[in-house]
Amino acid sequence: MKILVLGGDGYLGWPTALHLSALGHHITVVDNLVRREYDAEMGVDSVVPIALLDERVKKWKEVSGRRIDVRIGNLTDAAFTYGVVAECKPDAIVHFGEQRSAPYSMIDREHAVYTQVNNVVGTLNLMYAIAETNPGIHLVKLGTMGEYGYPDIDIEEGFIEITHKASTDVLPYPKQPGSFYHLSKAHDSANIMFACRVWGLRSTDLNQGIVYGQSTIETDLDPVLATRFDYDGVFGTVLNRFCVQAVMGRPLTVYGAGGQTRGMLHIRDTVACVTLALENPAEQGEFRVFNQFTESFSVRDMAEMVKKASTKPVQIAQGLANPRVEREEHYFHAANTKLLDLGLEPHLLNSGVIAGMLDLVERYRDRVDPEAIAPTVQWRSSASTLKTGNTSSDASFLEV
Ligand code: NAD
Ligand code: USQ
Repeated sequence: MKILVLGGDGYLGWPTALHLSALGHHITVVDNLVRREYDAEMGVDSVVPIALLDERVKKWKEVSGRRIDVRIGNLTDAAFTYGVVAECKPDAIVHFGEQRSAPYSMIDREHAVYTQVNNVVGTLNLMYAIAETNPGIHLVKLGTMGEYGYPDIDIEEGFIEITHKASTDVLPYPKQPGSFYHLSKAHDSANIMFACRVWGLRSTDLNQGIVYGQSTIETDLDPVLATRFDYDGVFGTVLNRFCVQAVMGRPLTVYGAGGQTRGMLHIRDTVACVTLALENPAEQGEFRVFNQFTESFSVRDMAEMVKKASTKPVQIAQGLANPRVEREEHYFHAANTKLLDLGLEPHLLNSGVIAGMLDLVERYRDRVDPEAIAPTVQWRSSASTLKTGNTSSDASFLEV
């Protein structure tokens, strides 16, 4: 297949582009490199050094003999998005190209507006480009488990049968997102579902849980092919952060009571799930939702697992005030059978996997800035006191 990987310079997009290329698909990576600008804005960097996109693609050609094409541009620029779809004539598009940090979206008005404009407008441009160029293109869109929130009933895969006053219907599962970022994903889902119903587009919405790890078969082939690994209070996700904190001898930052329970998956399973969705496309006019996670753990459980896997003594912070507004003890039972039915063979979390992540961080520990570990963004205040590395006027992508 000819596949566009939007956001293909990012944490998950790059390993996915490599894997799909290794399988023999013709890949074009599309990215505006803004993730590297957020690093400069926040004054942080990936623990694992990452090569420039040009260097990555050149190395992949050397290592595999396969070519990955690159188009640099912003999906919110309609002319660019239409141009890339028309020129590349893809069979499928995998859309990772959004601002993906919940804390980043909660810094202040500017960052909330930026996140929602970037994500919702980029996806709208893409939907229009597909509809007007070739409605047969299969759109595989990265959504998030956090769209559902944490209700006291089971979470289904996208839709739920409801009986109300003696009538029954299958309706979109109610959404209770926990940040302006998570809300942007719910808005995207509603827009794409509408386009499938009204224009007959075909799309798979992958409601993904929190990804951990950094190693895939292809990224391990050469250090230049490595993907990023974030640990800072804004972009670092929980398990990756705990591994860095353990290596640096810092208490693991469990926020609040620590009973927040989340769907989790290894980065190798992200790559596998996207591949399965592409190989088994949605029907024309179909909007389907897969819950993309393999296991669920509470934040407290994950801290205990890191403590157990570490060869050094590890302390777990007690009673740390939660910078977010979220349920800290709650019911969580979410369906995730659709990808398993397509043949997903999960990589499960265990001490060996965590030990591998701890070893990785140990190798690059000199790159960790201990000042970047503490959480800096507060959900309760509408203007965070976060001091960023750049002034916002330098960050031209924020001018919204
Ligand atoms: P990332 O920030 O590392 O990658 C996103 C990429 O998209 C970056 O390279 C960025 O430069 C690019 N991008 C952003 N806006 C763009 C625009 N307007 N035009 C062109 N390119 C743009 O994020 P990630 O962790 O790789 O996540 C990828 C996707 O998966 C996101 O949509 C995210 O919401 C979703 N997701 C991630 C996780 C996770 O744990 N990392 C979990 C669930 C869902
Ligand atoms: N948490 C801690 N300590 C920390 C960091 C986080 O206790 O040091 C807690 C948070 O309060 C939250 C949970 O861990 O309850 C998850 O936080 P996170 O930062 O790992 O994940 P989140 O903000 O939800 O976002 C991440 C990705 C996002 C993706 C989402 C999947 O950044 O792109 O959409 O995971 S999900 O959570 O399933 O919606």
